Amino acid sequence: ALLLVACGGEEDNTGESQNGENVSASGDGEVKTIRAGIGLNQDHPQYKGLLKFKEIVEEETDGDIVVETYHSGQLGDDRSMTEALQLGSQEVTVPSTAPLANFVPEFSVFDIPFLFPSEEVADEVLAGEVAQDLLKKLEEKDLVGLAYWENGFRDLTNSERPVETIEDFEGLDIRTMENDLHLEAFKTLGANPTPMAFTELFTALQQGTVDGQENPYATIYLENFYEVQDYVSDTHHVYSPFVFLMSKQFYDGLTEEQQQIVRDAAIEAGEHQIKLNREANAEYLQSLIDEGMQYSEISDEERQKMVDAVQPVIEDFKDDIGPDVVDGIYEAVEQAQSE
Ligand code: KDG
Repeated sequence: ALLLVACGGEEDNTGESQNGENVSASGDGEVKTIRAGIGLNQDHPQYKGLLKFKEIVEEETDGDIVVETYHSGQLGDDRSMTEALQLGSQEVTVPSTAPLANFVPEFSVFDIPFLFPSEEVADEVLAGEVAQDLLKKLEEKDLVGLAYWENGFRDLTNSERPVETIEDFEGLDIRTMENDLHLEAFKTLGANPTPMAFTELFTALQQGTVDGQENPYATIYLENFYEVQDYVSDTHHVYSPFVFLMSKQFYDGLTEEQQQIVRDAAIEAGEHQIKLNREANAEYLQSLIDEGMQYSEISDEERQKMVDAVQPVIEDFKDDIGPDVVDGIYEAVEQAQSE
């Protein structure tokens, strides 16, 4: 039996027939492995998206590309996994755009507070030229941006008090993503922000190292933050896209057919992920209330005060982000809104 297995047959997935001829559907006869890691956990729509990507890629390549999926920061946080992609020691990760701005500063354009008024406008702008050009910029950093996925509108939680007005931010110790624009925006609102990797966040909330954090409802619920946070407000201060990233080293080693397969799969799995994500974000605010969190709505008037307060920060960051990119995104938002 050993001999039979060694000789191949159905178990043989090297893609080579016995005379060495290449018989694989998509490849060059070599089985390639994609290690895909994210910071969120196995219940999050982001992980369901990765599973979809795995299903499509393994099927389309007849197993010539195998996808191993890792959640909950098993392979690291957004920043360290992105660095691993650059080095070629990991193949896929799906960070928020905010930490990605440490690699390509233009991505901070999505950290402009209150930029997108709705998910529909986000869809339109992310499919447009300015946002798609940003994905191409990643190649200079040994990364390939295959698609935008969705994290979603971010909302504030904390363990101190209901937040309904700007004044309520005063002195709150809030964890932010590792992004300078977020940091400055929260300082301007009166909070005391600390940048931190997502992988350290639950413990920091539990131990009271920080009073609060901001993430979409799906994350707040599925990561059990309601166990260590009492108040939630619909600040909706930023819409976070995810970027489906692949190591350029790995991508360049794929056949053209395989490159097309992973590109299409990242987009198709993304559509699935975004659909599940929207359902989750729509559903889980009620779940948070059911779990005992106190919910505060931000009035239009108070939100406008917040919008006005952060304008100088946006002006300060415009040169760092790139004036053309900032203007281009504002134009795209306006265009999308007028349709
Ligand atoms: O898997 C994605 C997470 O690592 C991270 O991007 C989630 O929004 C996030 C955060 O707050 O860090």
